[in-house]
Amino acid sequence: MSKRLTTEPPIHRIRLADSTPAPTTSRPSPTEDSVTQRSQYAVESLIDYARAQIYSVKYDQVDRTWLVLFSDASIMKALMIALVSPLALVDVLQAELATAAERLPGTSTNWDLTRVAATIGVLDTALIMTSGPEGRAVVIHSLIDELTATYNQWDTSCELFAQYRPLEPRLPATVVGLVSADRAVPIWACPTVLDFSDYIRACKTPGPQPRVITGAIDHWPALTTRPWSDLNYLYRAVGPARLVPVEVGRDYTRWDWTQRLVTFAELLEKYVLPLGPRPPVLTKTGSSETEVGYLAQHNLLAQVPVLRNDLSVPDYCYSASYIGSPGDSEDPSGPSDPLVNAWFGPNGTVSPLHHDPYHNLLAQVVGYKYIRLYSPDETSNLYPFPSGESLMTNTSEVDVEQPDLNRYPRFRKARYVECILGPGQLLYIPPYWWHYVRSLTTSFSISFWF
Ligand SMILES: O=C(O)CCC(=O)C(=O)O
Repeated sequence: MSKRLTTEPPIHRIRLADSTPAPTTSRPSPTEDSVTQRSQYAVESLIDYARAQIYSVKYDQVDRTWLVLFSDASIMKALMIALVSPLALVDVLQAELATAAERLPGTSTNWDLTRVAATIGVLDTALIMTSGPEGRAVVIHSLIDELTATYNQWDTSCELFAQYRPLEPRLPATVVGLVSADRAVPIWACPTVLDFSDYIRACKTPGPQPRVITGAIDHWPALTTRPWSDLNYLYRAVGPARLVPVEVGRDYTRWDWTQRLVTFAELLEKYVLPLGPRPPVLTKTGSSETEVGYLAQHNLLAQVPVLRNDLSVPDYCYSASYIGSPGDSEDPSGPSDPLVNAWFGPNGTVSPLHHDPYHNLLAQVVGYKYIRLYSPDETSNLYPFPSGESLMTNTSEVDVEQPDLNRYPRFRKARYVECILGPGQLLYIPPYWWHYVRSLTTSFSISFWF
């Protein structure tokens, strides 16, 4: 699957409607008023309808029509919020403004800022839900670029972030002995693409094994000149008002796990900043614990293309055989681009033991992660969720670091390898290898599925 973003110039320039609420005497006539209002409700109904259709089936089975409808109606809604006189906005669009106002950093009540943030929010939601099908991404990105430039002119919260020094995540002392020498994933110093390609294609049985690759991505600007450990840089590059999805809860197998859209500023302030306040949540047992938020498995680089300049797709990603690759293509024009996902969160995020059908290169950009891997041959000892009951047949029921061995006795027998992945390292995970991941510090990783 290939998602290329064009660099065409913006096709729209947004001029906000006069933001001073008009005196009641200059309200539109009743007829105009109701036409404007009816169109706002109509657009909202289209979005609701498309969303219901999208959620009614698994994501890979969604009819593109609904994605296109969701995008188009969202673009219309965004323009209405930006352009319609404030007094003529109906309740559902007013609600969008109220939500945006709550999300604004600090205590700002700037009406223009709220309106721009709400408009960006509607467009980001469309990007996250649909990826902007059939050319809609270009339109949405152009609008967001315009709005973000305006937002940044007015927003003064950048100063808040300027005071934060770059993160220098250090491995806590508690990790000493976490990885035993006989189980450590072998390290491979900067193999050539040819060597790597031979390795992952050649051996059919038992198949390629996990490897930590060093020396291959140290030159990325994300690790050097535009370091992603500098939250101030990230804050400016992404933009505080951009909406991103966050997973909240211990991990996605838990009953209280949920997903939310938050602004990037909120993500940093609430979840990532080590100094930031963390709201307590109640656990199942009623005790209070720190809420962990994880921007996980999200194609942030498609949503915020400027971040692509800070890294490059490792050439290794083009060396897999076609079979089982994301595009699954026999296309003579060559292999498809990898699926790229961002994983950004504080210390303590967990991805439960699961497998994916792709070759994976997990690139560690900021901080450290503990990763444990089990071969597909161990599947019967890992208790995958049963098919039929859930969509999680690629996920183990076992809590890897605190297994209930009475319930899952064969788990004791399962052999594994493990590593601590640090900045500048790549972990190669072969297809269908089970992997469990826990961040040991604030962490930013990028995965490439190919
Ligand atoms: O880093 C993580 O939390 C999980 C990464 C992962 O599961 C993957 O890249 O497939």
